[in-house]
Amino acid sequence: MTATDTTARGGASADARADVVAALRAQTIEVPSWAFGNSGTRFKVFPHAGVPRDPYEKLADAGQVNLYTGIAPRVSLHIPWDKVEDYDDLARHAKEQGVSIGAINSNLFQDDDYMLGSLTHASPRIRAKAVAHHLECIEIMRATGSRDLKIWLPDGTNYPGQDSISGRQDRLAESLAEIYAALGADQRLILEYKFFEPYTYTMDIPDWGTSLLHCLALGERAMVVLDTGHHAPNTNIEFIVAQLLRAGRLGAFDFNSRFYADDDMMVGAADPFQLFRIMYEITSNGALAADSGVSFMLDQNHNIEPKIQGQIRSIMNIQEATAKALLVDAEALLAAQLAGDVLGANSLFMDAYNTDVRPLLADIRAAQGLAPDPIAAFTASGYVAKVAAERVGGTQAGWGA
Ligand code: AOS
Ligand code: ZN
Ligand code: ZN
Repeated sequence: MTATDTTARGGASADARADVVAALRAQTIEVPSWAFGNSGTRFKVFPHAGVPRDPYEKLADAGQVNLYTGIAPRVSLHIPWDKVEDYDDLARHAKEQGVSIGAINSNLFQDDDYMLGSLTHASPRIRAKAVAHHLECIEIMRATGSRDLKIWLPDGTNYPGQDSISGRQDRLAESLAEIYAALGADQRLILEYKFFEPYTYTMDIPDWGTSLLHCLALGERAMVVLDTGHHAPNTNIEFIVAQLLRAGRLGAFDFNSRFYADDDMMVGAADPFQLFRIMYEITSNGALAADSGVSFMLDQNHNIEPKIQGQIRSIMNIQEATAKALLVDAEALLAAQLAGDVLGANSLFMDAYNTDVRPLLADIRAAQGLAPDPIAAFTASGYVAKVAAERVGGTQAGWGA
């Protein structure tokens, strides 16, 4: 089968195929600045040659991901890892690299003051310090044109009785309200949840329900971030996606793969079928378009694989899952569902999943003037060898640096 022979929806009309192509061409994915620095595990960080030494070089690498995929026009920053003197200048530099600044991630997990909590801490002084950090992030959002303030709250407790669960929720609600009040009318607060780590007994935002309750209390520009690595094994993540979409509160994804813990592996590496099921909830609920308000972001660390290619691979895997989700024959599926045709409905679903969409995506890239195989084209460009020669000296940026 050639690329152009790939039929959308198993023989459906040319119009249906055009819709699939248009939806795929409109899709965008945001990449994290920290994916380009050295990162690893608590045991070992393997250094890679040519890794960026500062935020400017991270943006240059992100520009390469966009250049070869055509769908990665935004880069999330992390403060303080991406702190610079002049944020207007950083935003200008991003533009020169063909990208813009996406979400600003705050950091509440690397300060000695936060051992017993940050936005939830019993001490008003420490809570005020954590809130002030977010006000600084909001200033950076203004200077860089960023829309989203992303908060992952690492707060929690290690022992029963250590602190009041509900007291901490009250303090968190107050701190978040102060941050939310400082946002501009076109800015959002996006709130991530995680059921474990770094604390072992309670996490203060362990699940989507807790995040959603805080968002509902804050206002309509507070939305939930779903990191695919932040759930207990066997959690039905697509169900959560459907619920958050129903509530109009799915603000963003942090996409990655997990085998065991919060592994932050390449997207779709562990369970491409789960990724397809997630993307089906997105496409079938009309949430793929940019104006749906869902930001598709990556949150990853590449320890042993090359970083730029790792990002490209993740993006391609999301594109494949999205294409398959778009190929589900909605009309036939609805008919089968209404008729109670269990096997028929499931077959339609699996037919789409089992379609080889790589030729279709290669076609779409070719039509945009991109190489059909972005990883091969990037590798052949010689960029990695070039920057490895240039980026000598200094400290290479990494996760936490
Ligand atoms: C932590 O586990 C979360 O996934 C965060 O989203 C992310 O790793 C962090 O924001 C990177 O700074
Ligand atoms: Zn995350
Ligand atoms: Zn995580």
